[in-house]
Amino acid sequence: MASSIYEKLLSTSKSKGAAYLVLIDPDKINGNDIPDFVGAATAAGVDGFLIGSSLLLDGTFDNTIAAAKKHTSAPVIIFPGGIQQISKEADAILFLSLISGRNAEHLIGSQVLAAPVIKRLNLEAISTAYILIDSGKITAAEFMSNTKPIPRNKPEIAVAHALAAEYLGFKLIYLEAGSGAEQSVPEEIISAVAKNCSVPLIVGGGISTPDEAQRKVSAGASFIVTGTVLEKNGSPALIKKFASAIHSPRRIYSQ
Ligand code: 1GP
Repeated sequence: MASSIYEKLLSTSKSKGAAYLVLIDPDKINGNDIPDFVGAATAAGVDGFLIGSSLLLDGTFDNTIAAAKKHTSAPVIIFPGGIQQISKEADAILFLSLISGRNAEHLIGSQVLAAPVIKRLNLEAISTAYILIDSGKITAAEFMSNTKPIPRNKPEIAVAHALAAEYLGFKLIYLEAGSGAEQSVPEEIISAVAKNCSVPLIVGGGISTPDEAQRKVSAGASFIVTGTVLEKNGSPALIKKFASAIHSPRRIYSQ
């Protein structure tokens, strides 16, 4: 299948310097607020929406995605916390493998269960190597996946995983500190991975200010994800600041 959403993401990131993705966790936003939030975020410069949750207690996943799709021209992509998070309403799904872990369920088990469903729904699957980086405390992603994150002071271990992901053919690498992380992925890790590896990088988890987002882009991120910060304050003014910081970076990793 043509990776049209993937290509759209890459071309947006390339033309703007980097792209801004906003995570919507259906457990953390009232479904009635989705249309206004998504509409305003799109107008403020968001390039795409990720939808997913580590638990998904909310039973209206399809409706959440459909409501988001109705109010944005940007891609709406599933960022699944489990195999129940698949919906025909989405434009694509990040087909994640948690390669920093050694838990077979999250490396290949869930993927085998999900693949036939994704095929039946004709969803675009974007293969994504998911790499957890230690954030100073146990995050939901770490606890739920029963895996150890990569130590934040060991960029060489992150690079080795990223290279393995590249050689295995993954299309994206997601460097994740975990939703609501106390400390985001260190720039040292992002720049080491970007220097050694040509797969586009998504960076997320604990990014709380536009400056912090800009530093991640300058270090080599092609995509920045924020979730928690906008759950606290989803004002268009703040979203605009994030978008403009992400879209006008000063790349330092290649200097
Ligand atoms: C989590 O990377 C995303 O998977 C976003 O994290 O909620 O901390 O912004 P935050």
